[in-house]
Amino acid sequence: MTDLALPRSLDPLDLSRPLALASALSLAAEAFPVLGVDSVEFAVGNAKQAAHYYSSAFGLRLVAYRGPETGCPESASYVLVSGRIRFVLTSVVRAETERAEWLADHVARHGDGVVDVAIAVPDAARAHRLAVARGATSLLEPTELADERGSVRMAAVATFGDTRHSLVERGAYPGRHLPGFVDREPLTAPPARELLTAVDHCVGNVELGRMEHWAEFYRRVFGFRDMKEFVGDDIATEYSALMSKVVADGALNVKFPLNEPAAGRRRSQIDEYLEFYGGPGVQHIALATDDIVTAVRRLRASGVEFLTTPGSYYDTLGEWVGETRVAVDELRELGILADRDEDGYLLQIFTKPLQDRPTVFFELIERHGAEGFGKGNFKALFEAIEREQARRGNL
Ligand code: TYF
Ligand code: FE
Repeated sequence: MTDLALPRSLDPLDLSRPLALASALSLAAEAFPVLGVDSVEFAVGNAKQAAHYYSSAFGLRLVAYRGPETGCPESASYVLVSGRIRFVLTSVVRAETERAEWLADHVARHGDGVVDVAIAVPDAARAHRLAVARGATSLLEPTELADERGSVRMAAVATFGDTRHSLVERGAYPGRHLPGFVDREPLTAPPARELLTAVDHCVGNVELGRMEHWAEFYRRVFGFRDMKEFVGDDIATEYSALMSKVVADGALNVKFPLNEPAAGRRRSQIDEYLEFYGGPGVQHIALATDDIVTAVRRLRASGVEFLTTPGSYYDTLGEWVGETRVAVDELRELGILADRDEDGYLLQIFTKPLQDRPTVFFELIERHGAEGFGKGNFKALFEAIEREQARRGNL
């Protein structure tokens, strides 16, 4: 299997490396079009069971599989979808190749976690050439994967921690994921209506003092820009214990907030993540929905745990958030947060961590115009996260 090459321990972006001025200018000017998040791959201890969890609890639908039965002796991967969301859950079956050893080691060091936030691009070879010329570390040279249905071109570069960005040029490939995967029937009855529609954003936690480095990585390598929402020193010292900055492509097809710990009143939730994950990695994935109320009710009924919000939050919510599709009483009942900016409003809610380690969690987000990330909720949200941290004895 060649689609998961080995990461090197090199820093993916050496910002001190000088580029000749002329080539730097022409390189920097070249557009780097991205179409969206193609898929998110998780390395997990038991992909068979995880596939069941994401089916039964999150309403995702198993559509494809690759494993020993299909000619991949070393690992099993399950592809689950909902709307435009595509999750790939991978476990090692036999740690007999370098790739399988790397995957097994990833699970041993990080627990279940995200190994790949794959980005859909119109031209994988060009994207890879540009990214590497602008300082990214290549993890997979441009490769064409083919089966009887067609082909997909892909390449990959390293990002923070042991995380990678595959660059996937799917073209007109009709299969559910990549060549080599076979179609599979759902594991549980799929929901009548798909409530989760897309990956809205993927958040990275990086070490103290590294947020700006990684923001610059995305600006320089992918041509991303800063979105206006950020958490700076002021908010960090007041209550959040983290700093945060959001980078995105110009069309807002992919949005990557980046967090680093900050010395607040308490031990940062980012420090807790870094300790338990064993380094930088994906902290949360926000899934877009057009019916957050039904989604939360269904997920709760299936046993997914969400952060809770004190009643006092809702006592004043109506005064500043204005009209929303959902009545404040229903938001209160379900613990859904609301925020408004100049473009509209959003509704959002956060799960508790989904594994024994306090690491990866999910957000559900229903946007009505607003392009932010819920800045008005940061205080209530970070206090809720801190209550959980204290419960775990990590504050
Ligand atoms: O993605 C965001 O920026 C929001 C806010 O630990 C947020 O979802 C930021 C940090 C965090 C949890 C949520
Ligand atoms: Fe978020």
